[in-house]
Amino acid sequence: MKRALVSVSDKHNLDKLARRLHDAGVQLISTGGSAKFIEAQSLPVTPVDEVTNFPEMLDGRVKTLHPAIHGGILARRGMPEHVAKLEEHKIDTIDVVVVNLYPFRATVTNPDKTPTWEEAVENIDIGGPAMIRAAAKNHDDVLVVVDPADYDEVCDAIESKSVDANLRRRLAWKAFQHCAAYDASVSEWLWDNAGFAEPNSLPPAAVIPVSQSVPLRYGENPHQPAAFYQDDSLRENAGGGVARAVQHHGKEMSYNNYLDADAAYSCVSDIKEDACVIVKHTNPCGAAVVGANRDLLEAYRCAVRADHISAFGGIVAFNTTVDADLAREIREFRSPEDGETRMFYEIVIAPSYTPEGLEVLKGKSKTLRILEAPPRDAARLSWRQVGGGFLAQSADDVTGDTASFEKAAEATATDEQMTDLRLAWTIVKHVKSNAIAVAKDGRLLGMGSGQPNRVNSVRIALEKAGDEAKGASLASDAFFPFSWNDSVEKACQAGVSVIAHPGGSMRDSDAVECCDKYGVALFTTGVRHFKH
Ligand code: 93A
Repeated sequence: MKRALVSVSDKHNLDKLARRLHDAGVQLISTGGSAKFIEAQSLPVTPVDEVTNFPEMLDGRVKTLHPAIHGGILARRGMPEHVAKLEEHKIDTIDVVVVNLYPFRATVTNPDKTPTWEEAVENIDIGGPAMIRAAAKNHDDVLVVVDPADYDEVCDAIESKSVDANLRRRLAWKAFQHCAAYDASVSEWLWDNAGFAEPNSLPPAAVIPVSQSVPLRYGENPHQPAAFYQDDSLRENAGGGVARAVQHHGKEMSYNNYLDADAAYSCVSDIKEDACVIVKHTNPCGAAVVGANRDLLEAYRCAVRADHISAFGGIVAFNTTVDADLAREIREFRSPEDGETRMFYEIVIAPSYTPEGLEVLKGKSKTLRILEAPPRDAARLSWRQVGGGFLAQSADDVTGDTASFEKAAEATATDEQMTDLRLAWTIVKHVKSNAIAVAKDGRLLGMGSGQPNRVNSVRIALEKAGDEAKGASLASDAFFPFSWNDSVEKACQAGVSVIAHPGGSMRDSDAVECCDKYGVALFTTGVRHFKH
């Protein structure tokens, strides 16, 4: 290891690295800013233009793009022809390449300053990736270091003369990963900002820049290895959600925890009023909003009571601050089953906690995961994997508050019933299809989820709601098909006052007729909320 080329935008830990390399007898070559930084540590450094014999030019666009640099990186040390060529052109080898790139992401996502087009473009690094790729390709002879977190390990290996193929190849892998994520950010930014793409259209070749993957203990089941790949795309970053959550307390997050927390937080974030949503196995099984006669504590209790058996071991989500009183209620609340057993939850997730609220909640149990998560970005892409590829779609951003309900039968609904219908509609969107949600007085009474036929979902939701279904509002995620008669009539007979579905079935008129027969109000939204 004779010579190292250092050219970094992120100068974090550069002082330590430069000193250790120097002390190990490695000569440092460097570009403008990095060279200044190293000089300021009173270490000798050779400016890159002394190596290239060519001045940095075009405002720094051409600094290291020169055969004296790339020849020194790419030459194969074991190949006499390569070695002879370097000698012929008086080029010295470069054995270590330490480069990280212009901060493109940080520039275009800077919340304090939106860059001009030119500023963003100037932050597209060309020379850096060229060196990283060259060094990574020639990893047999060159160490490539793109991450300040690797500086110590690399210096240790150089000092102890124990650089091996394993380290070389791992660093090369990381280098290409770094460049791929970088290019993905640039291409995503162009797609979103250049103005050639139709609004809301999806990129034809979608790349998900992943900066890091977090290993998980296991997947859905203990025999499945798993990891959480954090989507680092610009769009996603604007959003937040569970990937950006801060965990204040509790056991480490599991694969299923992420799924369920995401489901719960997405649902509660869609509700306009302050609310509590409880999710089990990705389905909301309890929900209630704050209203005239109900504070947040009572909303939480209502959400548990909606289905306390399912709520046990579930995820409790709020769209508002958890304070000490609420935390105490969550900690102490007894299962309606026996009035004694304290409710147990996997996770509590909310946008914020008061300091006291957080402390109280921590006292519930050692394991309870307490997450503080920024609100989700509704415009994000949603991804699903199928054999051989990925499906992408824009997120379903319609809620009960933004859908319009067209009157389809004779009976009318009261304002309260319409408010309940909106809540049922928002919740049904988050329930696995076939989905039915029944709500009354600002709370969920029952839901039917995931049944391969709608009649069964209706039956389950109504059974759960029991007598309380009288006067309730029912939402169906898709229209009532051939089984309309069973579904709609069952709801009418159970005493439901208002029904909403997207409409659009050949049999819509039969549903209207049935509702008219029972004096039930019927609405169509024209929007479907399948969740497969
Ligand atoms: O403008 S570039 O695309 N052209 C180059 O030739 C070049 N060489 C290094 N960008 C180039 N770099 C980048 O400069 C590196 O990737 C690094 O991020 C940055 C370091 O500049 P400085 O040492 O002046 O702070």
